[in-house]
Amino acid sequence: MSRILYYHPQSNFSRKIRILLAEKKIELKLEEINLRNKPPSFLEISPIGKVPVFVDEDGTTIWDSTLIAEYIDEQYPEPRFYPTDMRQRLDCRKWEEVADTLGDQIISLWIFNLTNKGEKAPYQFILEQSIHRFFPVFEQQIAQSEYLLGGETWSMADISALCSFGYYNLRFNEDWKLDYPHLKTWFDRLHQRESVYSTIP
Ligand SMILES: N[C@@H](CCC(=O)N[C@@H](CS)C(=O)NCC(=O)O)C(=O)O
Repeated sequence: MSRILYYHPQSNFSRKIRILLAEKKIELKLEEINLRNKPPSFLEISPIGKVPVFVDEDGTTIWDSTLIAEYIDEQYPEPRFYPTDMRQRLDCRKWEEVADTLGDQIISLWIFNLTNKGEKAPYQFILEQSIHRFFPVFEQQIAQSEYLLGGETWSMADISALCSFGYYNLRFNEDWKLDYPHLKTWFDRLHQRESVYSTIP
C-alpha cells in the first residue's frame, strides 16, 4: 500500500506536513480534497472532515497536522523536527500550538470576511485584534535567535509558524514584514529551502 497525504494546496495545516515529508525525503501520493464537496470516501477515514489526513504504508491513518507530524517524526526520525529532550519538546509543542492557533484564527477571519459583506461584526474585530497580537509575540521570540526554539536548527514550531504567516500573506497581505524585521528575515531565510518555497500557497 502506498503512503497518501490527503491535502489542499492552500491549506496551511496540510503545508506543515508537506514540508516535513519533503525534508525527510519520504515519498507518497498527494491526493487533493475538494473542501467544498468532500468525497464520502474521505469522510469515512476522517471523522473531523479536515485536511491533512495521512495514511502510512501499513494503513495507519492519522488526522490533525500535529498528531501526523509527531507520528512521522517518531517513525521516520531523520532529520528530527521535535527535540528529544522532554522540556525542549514541550517548548516546541507550545510554539507549534501558538502558530496553529494563529492559523485557525486567520482561516476564521477570512471565512467571516467572505460571508459577511456588511458592516463588520464584533467577532471580526476581535479576530483582527487577536491575529495582530501574534506578530509582536513571534517578533520578540525570533529577535533572540535564528529559529523559534533558539539554537541552530529549525523545528516543527518554525514550520507551523511559517505556514500560518504564509497563509496570512495569501488571504490578506505581507505588510507585517515592514513592522517586524526579525520575523521578515526569519521568514525569507526559510523560503530559501525548496520544501518551503515549492509549497507556497
Ligand atoms: N487542527 C487541524 C485543523 C485542520 C484544518 O483546519 N484544515 C482546514 C484546511 S487548512 C480544513 O480542512 N477545512 C475544511 C473544513 O473545515 O471543512 C489540523 O491541525 O490538522
